[in-house]
Amino acid sequence: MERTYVMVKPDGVQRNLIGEIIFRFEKKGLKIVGLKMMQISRELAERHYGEHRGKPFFEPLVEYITSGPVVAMALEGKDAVSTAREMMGATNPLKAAQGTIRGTFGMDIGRNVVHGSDSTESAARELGLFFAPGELVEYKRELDSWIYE
Ligand code: DAT
Ligand code: MG
Repeated sequence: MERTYVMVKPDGVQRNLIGEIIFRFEKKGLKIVGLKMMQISRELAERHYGEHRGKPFFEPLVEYITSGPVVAMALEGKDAVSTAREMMGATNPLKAAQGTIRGTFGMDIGRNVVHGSDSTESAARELGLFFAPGELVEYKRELDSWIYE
């Protein structure tokens, strides 16, 4: 089973979308193995988005992601990384397929409601940035035999 890092961004929190977003991943069958609300520091924001340093949108991106609390989560499941990304939709909400989270709730690329790791490597890196090892849990769900064959 794979793990991914997903986050409700500050606009998602302000727009009362925390429950709606968690609901979708939970109902899909992804297992929540880490969950917390937090305020991202500038230092953490710059590390998390390190690959975008130097791009014109980097500074506004850091401002945005540190502008209010976020909800950080670790999700586990079959192909969790790509599954969560597909459920979120394209980076630009106006290009994101209808029915996806960004396609349903977003308008601007700079207010796209959610984050999800783009590869298993970034998932491991981001989970390490946002969660201490003891904050991620391992547990069995009785329901799993009804979700997985
Ligand atoms: P994603 O969040 O889909 O993984 P990304 O890693 O390319 O997308 O970029 C990180 C965030 O930066 C993205 O959620 C929104 C912002 N961003 C990306 N490209 C942008 C652009 N061309 N203009 C403004 N903001 C951008
Ligand atoms: Mg990305």
